[in-house]
Amino acid sequence: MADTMLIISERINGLFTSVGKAIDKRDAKFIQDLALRQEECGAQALDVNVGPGRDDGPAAMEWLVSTVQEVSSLPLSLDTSGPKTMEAGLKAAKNHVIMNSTTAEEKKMAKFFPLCKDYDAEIICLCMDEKGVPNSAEARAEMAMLMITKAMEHDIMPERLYLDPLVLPTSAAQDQGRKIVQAVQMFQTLNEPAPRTVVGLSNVSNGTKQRSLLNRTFLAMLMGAGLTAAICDPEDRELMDIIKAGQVLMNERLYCDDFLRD
Ligand code: THG
Repeated sequence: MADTMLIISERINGLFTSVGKAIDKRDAKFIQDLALRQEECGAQALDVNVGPGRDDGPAAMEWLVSTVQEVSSLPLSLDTSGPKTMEAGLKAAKNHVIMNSTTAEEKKMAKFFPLCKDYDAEIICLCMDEKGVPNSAEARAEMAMLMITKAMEHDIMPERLYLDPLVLPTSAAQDQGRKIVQAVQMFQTLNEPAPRTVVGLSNVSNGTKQRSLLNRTFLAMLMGAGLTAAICDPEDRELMDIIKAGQVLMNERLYCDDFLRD
């Protein structure tokens, strides 16, 4: 059975106050404990993001990647929009790497696809450009197709991409949820075999009081639509159980009475 739904931990991100402080202090133990906990909880890859608004981006990324790699051999998702910070992460990474991410902006693609090629990485293609995030599923699919085509011009096959429709907070853009579900479905028609898809799940619940419930429900909806990877919180036990149950229901995990323990 296909091992679908790559679980990428969102937690090693300077956006979280405690993680941001640990990066500032170069507190290796804090980061390594965090990385090990993600792996114990079932993370299959680790998103690493040094956090917003720092002037030591490349140095912080190099330290973060090296520090995590001392205790974990999971693939890393290098989460930065800065080419210098990205390259610092790529240079430091020993294990398999997902670049997170390029957008459809010409100058972004011109920088990030050659790096992807040079470092033999995979890459997340985020549906946005200088004009922002497209409003409809169709416009997102069109933008995804543009990134697939541009990647191929750089000799990067669609199999190396993850298409990301860009999840927006339901508290601010309630009409977007079903468009994201539709976009995930449409992305799979853009190539043969179907391209892989990823979301930043927790975006959906930003600014709400029911974060975990909204995350869990949206993930189940997206799994039904064929999502193949999620950047999410593996420490949310109920979320992880829903992923397992979803895999059983999609016939991607062998049913047995003990399926939650597998
Ligand atoms: N697509 C891709 N990459 C992404 C995203 C995406 N990376 C970043 C983000 N979105 C996914 N990761 C997170 C990480 C944290 C949170 C949401 C998404 C989050 N953090 C708390 C908050 O902002 O409320 C921090 C709380 C705290 O300070 O402790 O919600 O869409 N490709």
